[in-house]
Amino acid sequence: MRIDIVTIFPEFFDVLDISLLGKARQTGLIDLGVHNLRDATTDRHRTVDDTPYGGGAGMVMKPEPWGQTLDSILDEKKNADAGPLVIFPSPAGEVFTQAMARELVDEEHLVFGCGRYEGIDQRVFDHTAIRARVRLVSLGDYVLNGGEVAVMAMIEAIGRLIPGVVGNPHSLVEESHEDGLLEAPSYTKPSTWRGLDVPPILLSGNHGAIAAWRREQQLERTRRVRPDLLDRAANEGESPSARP
Ligand code: 6GU
Repeated sequence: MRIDIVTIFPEFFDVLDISLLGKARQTGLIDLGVHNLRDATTDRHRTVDDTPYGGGAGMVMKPEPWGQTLDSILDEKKNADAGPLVIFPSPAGEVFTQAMARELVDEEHLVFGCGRYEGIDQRVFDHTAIRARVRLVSLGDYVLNGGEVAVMAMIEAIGRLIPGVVGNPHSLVEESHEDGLLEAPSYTKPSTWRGLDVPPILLSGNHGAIAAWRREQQLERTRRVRPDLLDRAANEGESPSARP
């Protein structure tokens, strides 16, 4: 998968050199390009923002550096339905979920445009949508200073779903959200630690009983902490526990 990131803080993404995603880059599973938006400015101060038309607080990112940087990443090809998907992280976007990560891992080429300040001139979105598919995506209902942290989270969630990035693919299916429920608690040795015992069922060797116990733990936890996940599944006309 090819990933391009446009940002005024390219150093932010240095951490993608390490851990599983760093290894995925070394082995060629992920091909990453980080582009400094300021490289597309022409003035002495490398200005990327200006005051908003119509007044108001804060600064808005100017369209020209965005246009020039995206020109260098996006093909001339007119067919906007093929080619890269451009994602702008934004608290005004659709909410990022595991289901969206699973959808995005099938893309060949993702482009992330990190906004700062009060946002990006609307014409950048409108013009990009002429030549590519565009989605605004939010991490959740809170405000970050810019898109960089959000893009890091999305790349980690998507990247680990690329076949070969996570060593044991079975570890992917037993996680929170993969079956619409929160995951069951995990234990390892010793069986007693500081007076706390591992649930005896896990030592029983009865795999059917263990699977049933884990499912019950998942349901109880989800009901207690995230009842909205059960409501959502019900509204979609399926039981989360019945999903493959
Ligand atoms: Cl994607 N961007 C910003 N700036 N704030 C956010 C967000 C994104 N998601 C949640 N808050």
